[in-house]
Amino acid sequence: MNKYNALLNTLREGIGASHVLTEGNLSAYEQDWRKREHGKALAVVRPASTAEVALVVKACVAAGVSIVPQGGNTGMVVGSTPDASGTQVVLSLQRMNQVRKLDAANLTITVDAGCVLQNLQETCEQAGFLFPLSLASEGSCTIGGNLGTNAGGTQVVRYGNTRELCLGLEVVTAQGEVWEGLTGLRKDNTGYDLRHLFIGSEGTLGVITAATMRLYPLPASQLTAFAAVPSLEAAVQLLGLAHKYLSAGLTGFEVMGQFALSLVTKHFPQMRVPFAGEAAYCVVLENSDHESEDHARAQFERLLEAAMADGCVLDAVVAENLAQARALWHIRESIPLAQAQEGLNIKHDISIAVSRIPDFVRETDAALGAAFAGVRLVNYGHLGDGNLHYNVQAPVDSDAEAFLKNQEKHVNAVVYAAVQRYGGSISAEHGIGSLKLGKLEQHKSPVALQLMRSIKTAIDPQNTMNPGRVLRR
Ligand code: FAD
Ligand code: S2G
Ligand code: ZN
Repeated sequence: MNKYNALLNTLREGIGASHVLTEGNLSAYEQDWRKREHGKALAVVRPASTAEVALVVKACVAAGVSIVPQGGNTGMVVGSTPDASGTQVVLSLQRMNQVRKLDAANLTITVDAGCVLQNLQETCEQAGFLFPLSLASEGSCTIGGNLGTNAGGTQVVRYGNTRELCLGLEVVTAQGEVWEGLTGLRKDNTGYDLRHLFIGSEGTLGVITAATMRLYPLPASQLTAFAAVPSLEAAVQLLGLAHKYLSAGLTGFEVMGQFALSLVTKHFPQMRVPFAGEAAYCVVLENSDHESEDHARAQFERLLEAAMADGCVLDAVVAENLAQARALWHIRESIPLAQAQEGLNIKHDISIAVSRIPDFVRETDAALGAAFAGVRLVNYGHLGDGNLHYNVQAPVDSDAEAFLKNQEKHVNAVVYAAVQRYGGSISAEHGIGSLKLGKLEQHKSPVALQLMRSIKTAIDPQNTMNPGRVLRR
């Protein structure tokens, strides 16, 4: 019996044959969300507990078979699906999706890694707390994946990335040992802070099986405004005024280019987009207030009056109720979906100092327009924290697949060279995965790369965990 069949038998005995999937359509686990790659797994295994995860890892290590940890499989950089070899085990955390403990006095919640983000948000809200991580994929992505990618989303401007929200982890190591680090302590200076090694490691150092996350009190009100602005400079100016007038109340600040919004109106015609086609950019911003809705509304009015007097806002609406607020945010969150409907596209998830973003966009728009006739620029994202989704759609009526295949590396070269000149990052929140493999060599110093390789070799010497992601071996 070859080593693979022996491993499958061990896994079936260990976690139950019905949770070791080898037959049928496994595309949901084998194809990435962007439909860029469709791998082939030796098996998709779905352990129900940390002990079962440890059993799976130990069995794979013994068999010399590598593992791809997977949460909701919504990642953007082809990091959670198997390669085409048919020799990797996809370890899905789907069945480990329970809330373990909410500690109100400590303002923490401990959850299984496979807990879906939206379920966690709702559990916290029902208990009177806010878990302030929000992404358009929250209906499917998991806390384990959010930690694996150090996800950002629309509230980073106030609460930071997933990293800042995590106080402790439980991890099954690349040797199948369990590191119990679910302390929930805000202070603990006892050696290296191991949690920060695993956060953002994209499944290449170990399997996160649970996490203790920070909670915040629910604000008295969360008001949303949608503003038309004449330029990206004006959007940056509005951001400065929002910090001044709203201070810690500013919990979301997203910019949307006119073409990005036109894709939403094209693919979701039922959606009413305020100021559609009237301004170069729109901004959706949120004011969370612990006093009262009236206080929040008055603050917004003062801000928007000042912004209109400064000329950086042409027009604006403030949601009257939760339904209207959700509808405005739904416009922003529909942009990646509209892009997917428009066709395969080239994504750049970049971060640059907010002050330099207008010049970067002006210069790079011109460079792309000159080099690639007819390309369409879908520019939108988390301006509040300097993270743009500076995406490129193929020319109208062209073969998007061919464009991607033939032009992506050239388009990337233009954009990433500009990002480098502007002192930015080529991956603000989505990570490296396999899609950007090899890009680190051009954008990280040899010292940084050597340190990363030393960590990977020390923690996963057998390269069991998600090989071919983040670092080339
Ligand atoms: P997966 O895609 O399953 O995995 C992602 C990575 O984490 C892989 O490398 C995987 O190996 C690793 N991983 C997964 N689970 C574990 C675990 N338990 N232990 C160790 N490693 C693990 N991302 C943002 O940051 N901000 C956004 O605003 C945002 N918006 C999005 C909008 C849409 C419509 C979509 C489709 C995606 C968006 N994303 C965004 C990308 C994606 O949702 C995030 O990267 C998310 O954190 C991935 O979570 P997941 O559970 O789907 O992880
Ligand atoms: C978002 C999704 C990815 C993209 O919606 O904020 O992270 O560029 C993005 O479409
Ligand atoms: Zn994003």
